[in-house]
Amino acid sequence: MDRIRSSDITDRQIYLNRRAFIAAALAATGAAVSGTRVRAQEPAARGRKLVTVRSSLSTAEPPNSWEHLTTYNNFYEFGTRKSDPARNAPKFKPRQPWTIAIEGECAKKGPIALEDVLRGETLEDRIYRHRCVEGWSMVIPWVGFPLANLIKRCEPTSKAKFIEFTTLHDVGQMPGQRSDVLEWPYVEGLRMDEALHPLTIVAVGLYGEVLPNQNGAPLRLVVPWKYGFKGIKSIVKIRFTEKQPVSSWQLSWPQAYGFYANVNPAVDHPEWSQATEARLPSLFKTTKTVLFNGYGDQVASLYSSMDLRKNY
Ligand SMILES: Nc1nc2c(c(=O)[nH]1)N[C@H]1C(S)=C(S)[C@@H](COP(=O)(O)O)O[C@H]1N2
Ligand SMILES: [Mo]
Repeated sequence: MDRIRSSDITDRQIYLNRRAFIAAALAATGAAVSGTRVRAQEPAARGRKLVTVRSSLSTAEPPNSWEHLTTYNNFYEFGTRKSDPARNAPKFKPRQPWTIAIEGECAKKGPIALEDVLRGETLEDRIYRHRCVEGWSMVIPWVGFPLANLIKRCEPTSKAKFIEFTTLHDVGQMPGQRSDVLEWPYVEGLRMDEALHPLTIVAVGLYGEVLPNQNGAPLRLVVPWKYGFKGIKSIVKIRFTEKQPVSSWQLSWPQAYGFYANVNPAVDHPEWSQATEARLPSLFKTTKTVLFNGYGDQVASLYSSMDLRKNY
């Protein structure tokens, strides 16, 4: 997502990462390459099952594998290469209890423990398409609950028109924050009606298990009709605002990364087309990108009065 990167380079990155992925698979089977054992990134450990129910809001497409979803990540706090989070995030200790600061235009301000949020929530399995602004896509079986439930607990006031999310800022644990590739902490935002939409979830799990660190433990946002960068990870603050928040990606390159970031094949990135995507692990952009990532029947009405070219 750097401005110097062309779509060709993006394709090459996917290719290189796939090689690393294959190398990891070989390493896992104990196979040796060129006489030395390949030290590629390992998938996240498994075995922390969550109690979940199946959601009716799912896609029928087959999900990407656990191995792929935990070794091919964007989480710049742990490095900018897709393989970096799998290598650097396992050391991260989501502190216990994990608290989320609730601020701004709401009645119930103050810290709230994730444990307390989860008590009384029914966790759902939600299989969603994920489209990254870089041109690749995946299908991800999240475990989560509607963000609307958490918002209602906070009792937003009538002035709350937007909601702003902030990621943990902890250079000691997040080595990527030593680089100035983005301004830290990572910030994202949604308009209140987008945040309250039933498709918008807080994810705390993957494949029925506790969310791996590289995917944004202990909680991250998932907004399936928007580009992946809206899905902010490891959230420590939620603020209700009257004015539209400015996201980290908007700040870094406003012409390329807008506030809305709705998946739209007709609105290109300044450096590449968004008309097609590579459905990983395929490397070829042969899949046609669909407006609102295919969720238009459920979300198009949110934008009926808006020019999507201006509000990209
Ligand atoms: N805090 C934080 N959240 C983040 C990012 C990041 O670098 N930092 N990357 C975003 C991008 S660009 C994408 S595509 C998704 C990737 O999520 P995944 O690794 O679980 O697939 O996380 C998003 N959330
Ligand atoms: Mo992304």
